[in-house]
Amino acid sequence: MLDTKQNIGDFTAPQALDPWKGIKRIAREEYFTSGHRTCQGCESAQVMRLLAKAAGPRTIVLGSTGCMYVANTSYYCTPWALPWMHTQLGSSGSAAVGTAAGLQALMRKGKMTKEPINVIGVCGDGGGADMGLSAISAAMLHSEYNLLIMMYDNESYANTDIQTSGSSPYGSHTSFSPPGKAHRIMNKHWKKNTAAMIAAGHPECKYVATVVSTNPLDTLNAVRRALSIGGPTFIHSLDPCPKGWDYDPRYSHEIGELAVATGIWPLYEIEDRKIKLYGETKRIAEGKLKRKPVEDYLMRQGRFAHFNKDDIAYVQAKVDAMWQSWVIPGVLPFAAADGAAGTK
Ligand SMILES: Cc1ncc(C[n+]2csc(CCOP(=O)(O)OP(=O)(O)O)c2C)c(N)n1
Ligand code: SF4
Ligand SMILES: [Mg+2]
Repeated sequence: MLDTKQNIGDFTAPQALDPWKGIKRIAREEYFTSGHRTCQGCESAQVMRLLAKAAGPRTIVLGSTGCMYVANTSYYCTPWALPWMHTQLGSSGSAAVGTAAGLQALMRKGKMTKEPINVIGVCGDGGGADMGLSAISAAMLHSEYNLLIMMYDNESYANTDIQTSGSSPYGSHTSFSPPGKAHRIMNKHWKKNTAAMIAAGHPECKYVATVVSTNPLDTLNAVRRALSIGGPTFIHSLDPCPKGWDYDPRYSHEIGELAVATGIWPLYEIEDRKIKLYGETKRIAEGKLKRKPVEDYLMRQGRFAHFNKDDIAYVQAKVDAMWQSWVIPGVLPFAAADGAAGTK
């Protein structure tokens, strides 16, 4: 049962987008079509395609600067068959709130037909997890607006030639972190845990999900759920990027699968403060599937080609800790301190 809040103040009811049960039910219409200039094998482009398909025609997309702006709007061409607007690199959150508020005002004044219109702010990891985090955080406070922030994470500032972002994984070779003789590992930080941070810190946020387009049906249904539930919502997709991750474009799908199978990228949904692991992540957590070694994922990508055995062991140990000592495996990075009040 959806919480539509139809009659509360200015709140406009969200669209009721039922989940597609099985691939035969997926709509055939495409709203992110040909005419873009993303690299071959670009999973972020695939995420845009799934996002637009799941949302359908009564949708407005606000896209912050990055590959999914530049490569999708070059030379007066665009693959978007939906109203789309560019917004500044750090402002997907404010653009989404402003658009949702504007639509409400126009409908309230009778200048537009009252109808549910999906509002989606799209940002990359640089634009979302780093530069636009404060605007997204503010957007997540506004329970009176229906909006989705879709953060596509190719783990770098890709459009400006693969600079390190807060989402770049430990040790990855980027143009800001080239391995050298003096320092083999230049990027020493562990990837920012953005989805869990948004979920834990924003009580008004109704829905948070992590997705990978290797699972297209789950990704489509996460978007449909986010847009149906009402209020501010957030989806974080991990997007293999052949250029930045340095592998042959034909392997994007396999790399996405390995991110989940190794436990590096846990798949989960948090709806109204309840978490549900899904897909292979759920099977791993239930002990029905063994996690693959992280080496299987790392060594498929040129950005980790400089890793030695110790580096691989370090990443494996960190991922093991995510699964073995976090309060929720792969999601909440806390372990109970001995004797801490209220902990086991
Ligand atoms: C305020 C500001 N600083 C820097 C830039 C230059 N710039 C344009 S796109 C981009 C990379 C954005 O990275 P991300 O959000 O991860 O998207 P991606 O390019 O990876 O798709 C940068 C740094 C800009 N447009 N605006
Ligand atoms: S650099 Fe990466 S994210 Fe950007 S268009 Fe190419 S594959 Fe896609
Ligand atoms: Mg990026």
